[in-house]
Amino acid sequence: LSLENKLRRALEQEQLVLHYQPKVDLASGQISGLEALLRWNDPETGLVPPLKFIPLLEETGMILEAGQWALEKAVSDSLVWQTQGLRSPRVAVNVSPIQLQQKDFVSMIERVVKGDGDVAGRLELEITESLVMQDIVANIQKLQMIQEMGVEVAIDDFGTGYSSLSYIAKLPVSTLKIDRAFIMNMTSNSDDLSIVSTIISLAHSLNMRVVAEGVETGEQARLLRLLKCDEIQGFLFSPAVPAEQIERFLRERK
Ligand code: G
Ligand code: G
Ligand code: MN
Ligand code: NA
Repeated sequence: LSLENKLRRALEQEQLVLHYQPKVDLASGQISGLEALLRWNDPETGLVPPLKFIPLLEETGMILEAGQWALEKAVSDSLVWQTQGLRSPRVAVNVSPIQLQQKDFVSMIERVVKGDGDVAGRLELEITESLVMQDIVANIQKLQMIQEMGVEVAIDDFGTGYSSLSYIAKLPVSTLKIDRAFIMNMTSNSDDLSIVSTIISLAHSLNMRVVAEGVETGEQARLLRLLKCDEIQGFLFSPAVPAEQIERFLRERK
């Protein structure tokens, strides 16, 4: 079977799974959010990482179906945690360029969040900086409508996408996520430290929150706390883990 056909079968047979990586609030130490990360549970080879299949999902257009499935699954997991009485934070789902470019992207999101209760308040979208900047005028409009529904938007991999400063101020987003590349070297490279510190100040001056990605050491976390970064995400606290393990985290840290 070709990889493409295997993936098609994976979609039909519900072999895709979401793992979740916690984001931790630096002031309180509480889990402040969760990023949903797609995995393929291939019965023959086990868990396949996203870099091995997301590009093919995108080339074949299957990402539209998989992406919508991920949104619906993340929302329903989050609602389940809430009804279990867990302190269930917002769940962030990554958005592919192919999805954002669809004419009906905004109405697709609207369909995902409609229903009983505050579904929109459970959901956040992560959109990479380079993707947002590609068609900035149209994207600002789409993100505006999405934010009005109560869904939050975060700019992913921030610092790598050549944003124009005048547009950052206009972006209808609540959060900037500092790309892992800057965090990795911030304790050894003063240029990267300056960039991290500048992004944090920029975000706060625009009333946005800041998440540092790829935080692996206590030293990075301490420095980020001194710099007033709001949240950290990375292997220091936890990699992405299955939903059952997230439930355990949420129970422990209630
Ligand atoms: O842990 P990690 O290997 O999960 O993720 C690798 C890459 O795959 C990241 O860039 C992440 O944004 C992307 N990715 C993970 N899950 C999804 C998803 O549901 N949709 C899209 N479009 N990208 C995803
Ligand atoms: O592109 P995006 O930021 O959505 O993808 C997150 C990716 O970063 C995933 O592949 C995830 O597994 C990975 N990741 C998360 N935390 C860490 C970390 O602390 N170190 C490293 N090296 N990778 C991480
Ligand atoms: Mn992301
Ligand atoms: Na990222």
